[in-house]
Amino acid sequence: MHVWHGGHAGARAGLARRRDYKGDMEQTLVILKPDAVQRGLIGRIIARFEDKGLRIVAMKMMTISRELAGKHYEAHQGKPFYPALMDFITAGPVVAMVLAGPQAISVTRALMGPTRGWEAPPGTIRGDFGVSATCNLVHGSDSPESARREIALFFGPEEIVDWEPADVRWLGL
Ligand code: DAT
Ligand code: MG
Repeated sequence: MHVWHGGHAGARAGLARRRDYKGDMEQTLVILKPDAVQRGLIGRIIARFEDKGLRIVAMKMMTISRELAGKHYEAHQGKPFYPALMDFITAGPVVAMVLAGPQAISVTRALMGPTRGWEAPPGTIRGDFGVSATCNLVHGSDSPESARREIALFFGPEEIVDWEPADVRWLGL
């Protein structure tokens, strides 16, 4: 990693010393669910994460098998909505990705909005694009433990790409 030399415009703006960029990074698993893909919303949803400054460090299109769906949603087994959830999440291709950034887990959840589309406020992904509780467009891990577990279900370590955006210092990272 290269350091930021003094004398640039940013240094004059008081940003000469960077914080440790890696220090408080989190990673989270995001899935653009089959409804997002079928409705042609991949680009618009990803744009919200990019606009916020989250960094895509892994991404692929895939169809989730019932086996993987069962592992991913194992905490929900036995709940009334579980069969519909299994059918939905395996019904067509998804885009799975790992996002990285400061507090990436809670930042992603805030951008998504609450689970049920009819409760999600305008300005959130779920609030702007749907009214359903099942077809709610996007998954995001809900804790560091979930993120670690879910990322390992969907991605091998070799699929996660460590890169640094050119504008990182202007995002306060
Ligand atoms: P979230 O996806 O917001 O983390 P969750 O983990 O509680 O929500 O549930 C996982 C998914 O299960 C959710 O995205 C959609 C489905 N689900 C949850 N509660 C539901 C409900 N009451 N009716 C229908 N589907 C539901
Ligand atoms: Mg959840």
